[in-house]
Amino acid sequence: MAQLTIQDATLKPIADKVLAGERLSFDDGLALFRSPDLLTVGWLANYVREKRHGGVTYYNVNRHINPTNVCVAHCKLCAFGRDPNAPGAYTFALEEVYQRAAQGVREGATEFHIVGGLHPDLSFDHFLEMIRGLKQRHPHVHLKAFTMVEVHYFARIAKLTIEETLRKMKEAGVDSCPGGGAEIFHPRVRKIICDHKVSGRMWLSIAKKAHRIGLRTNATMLYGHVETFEERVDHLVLLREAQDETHGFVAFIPLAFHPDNTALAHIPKPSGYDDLRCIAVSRLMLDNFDHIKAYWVMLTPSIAQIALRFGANDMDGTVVEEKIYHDAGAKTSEFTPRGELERLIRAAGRMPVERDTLYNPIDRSKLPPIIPATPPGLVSLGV
Ligand code: V47
Repeated sequence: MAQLTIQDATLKPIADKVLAGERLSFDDGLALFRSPDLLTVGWLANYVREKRHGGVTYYNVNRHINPTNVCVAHCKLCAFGRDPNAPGAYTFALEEVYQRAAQGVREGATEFHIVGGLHPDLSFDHFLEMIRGLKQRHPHVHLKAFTMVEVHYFARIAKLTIEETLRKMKEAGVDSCPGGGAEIFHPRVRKIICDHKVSGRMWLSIAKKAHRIGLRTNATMLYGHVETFEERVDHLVLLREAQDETHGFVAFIPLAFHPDNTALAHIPKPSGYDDLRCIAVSRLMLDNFDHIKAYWVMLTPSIAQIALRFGANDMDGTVVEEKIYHDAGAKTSEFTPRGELERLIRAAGRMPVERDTLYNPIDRSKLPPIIPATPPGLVSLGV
């Protein structure tokens, strides 16, 4: 193993713990965030990443579908949600959802990632019908649908318990849930960035309930706005404790705040330095999470590629149509083809492995050939 030269002496006892495979404490997490010695923090995260996954880096072929951006929550952090009659508000008819899904399948998608706004007039039954319709049309595609925030809202409007809501989702065909809406669990932060959203405690409780009925979920952390390092570490430790209880989280995705067009537009975007630090500290603190994702849409493909040497072992998917980050000023593409994801991974000295949502490797030779995606707004040239 290569020698580690630690520049920041406060990291020495933490490095000893990491190399001995010991769990890091809250104070260790804080010291990792505070340290200017990003290379040591990254080296340690990469050590853990390679111990778990060697050089393997996962990606998937997926298709994001956001059925509506109409939302009653009005979170300050968000540029996606709209009032029903506001400019740019949309709600897809079920047929439009199915068209996007069918296009996704032609493009080789093995997963639909489905999240949307909290619509004041659409019933829970409407969304269950959408899921049933998708499952019936594409039984082999994994439906990763609805965040804990949506589950909470569905339970409220349908007057069901959280367990009943989750069971109905599962019966209709939901296979797992995405990790959005976690933001930062600490109530001080939630009061500022997403006052009307479920509390952090409730988000965790719903995720654990999902796990207990056999629905795996992802987890996220939105960083780079008003939160302190202590509040980031608190978030990570709460997730780690929940994972100790249920082992139901699949992957963790740190999400960089994008301020444009939000009510927090005065806050500067997190730097590349902070992006890499968040990936690395997450890898080190979340010792019971198998996978740390570098979501290229929000990090940019270049930073996501470097993150593969700072603790991340997954680049997320092809995506194709992305609204949440692009409404908030993301300059990245909405689509990265499978071949380009593989090229980026190889260029970082890693080995690309296409996976399904639950990280089983996919053998493309057993699937129908991919018809290349037409990114939104572009007309296919048929070549
Ligand atoms: O829940 C909203 C965040 C999330 C902004 O589970 C913002 O595999 C930054 O959860 N700036 C949606 N972030 C994205 C998400 C996700 C993405 C990729 C993979 C998975 C997965 C999940 O984006 C929201 C919220 O936390 N968000 N607005 C913003 N202005």
